[in-house]
Amino acid sequence: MELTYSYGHFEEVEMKKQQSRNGDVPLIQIIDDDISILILLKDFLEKKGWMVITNSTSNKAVSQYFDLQPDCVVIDVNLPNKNGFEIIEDLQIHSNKHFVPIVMISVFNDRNTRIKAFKMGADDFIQKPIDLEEFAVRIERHLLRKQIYDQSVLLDELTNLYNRRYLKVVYDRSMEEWKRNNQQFSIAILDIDYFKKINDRYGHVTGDLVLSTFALFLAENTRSNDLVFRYGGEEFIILFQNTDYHKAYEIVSRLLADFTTKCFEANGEVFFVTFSAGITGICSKETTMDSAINAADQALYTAKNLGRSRVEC
Ligand code: GH3
Ligand code: MG
Ligand code: MG
Ligand code: MG
Repeated sequence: MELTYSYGHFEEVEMKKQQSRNGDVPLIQIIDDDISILILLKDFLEKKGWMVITNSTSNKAVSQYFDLQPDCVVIDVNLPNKNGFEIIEDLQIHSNKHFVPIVMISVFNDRNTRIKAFKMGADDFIQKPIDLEEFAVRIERHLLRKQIYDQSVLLDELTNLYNRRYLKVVYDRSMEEWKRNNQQFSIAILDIDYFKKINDRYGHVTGDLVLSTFALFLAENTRSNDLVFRYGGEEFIILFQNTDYHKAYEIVSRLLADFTTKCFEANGEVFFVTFSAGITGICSKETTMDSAINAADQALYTAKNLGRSRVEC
């Protein structure tokens, strides 16, 4: 039987799902057949401001793990039906490559159990009876590592801009905003002109330097809610929140005018870098990210054909 803890479990779970999606409150899942422990840990962790979901059997635990995507999961070794190790296996079979710290807890603390836990993929092992303060501090460390991991997979290594993966998240969120508040948004694709020539003439290291300089320039010269992404090699995307394409065109034209005055130096030579850009306003609530990027890409293609160093809608 699943633990129904003081109020309707389903409602509680739905509410938590909502909250954890909207806010950045960490969600911790605890799986243990000892209900007094569940209540104890839940109460203590909730006082830290974290959200906790509990499962007293393995039945629902695995499906809830995938539905709610907790930031940390605490699993008792000894459970009826499936034990903690089998649950870890289930989580990993369906794994979506995301990193979620696993903390095993147990009354047993023999060497073999501990080794097995870590071999199975546990990140921590805590013996019962649990010291609540220590437990919370350990969980806090795991949440911090999880947070750093989550951010790092959304960032491009060379430029430190957001990567393509995060663009999808932001696009979907912007679409939701539009549906709720009628807030239009625009997308610009910026592609450095003749970048291959820069690589060929000055080498890859200089090429990389141009890319990171350009990235920094874009980040510094856009508003904080206009998000900049590295889309591919020398291609960048800016998502302009609450901005129509006329306004986006103005902004990108100013960026182009400013950037082309910057001079680079390599091999004792001075050179300038230009880019071309294509812009599209998202003008239907049905517009998918792919079709929006396609439209911006078409405009970029026109800009390239018309001689580069220009912006087209
Ligand atoms: P166009 O004006 O038509 O855009 O010409 P282009 O030379 O900029 O475009 P093309 O697509 O022919 O070449 C892009 C080059 O960018 C090829 C690729 O080797 C280089 N590139 C992609 N990623 C990186 C990177 O991370 N570092 C460096 N240095 N070069 C990269
Ligand atoms: Mg148990
Ligand atoms: Mg390109
Ligand atoms: Mg290019």
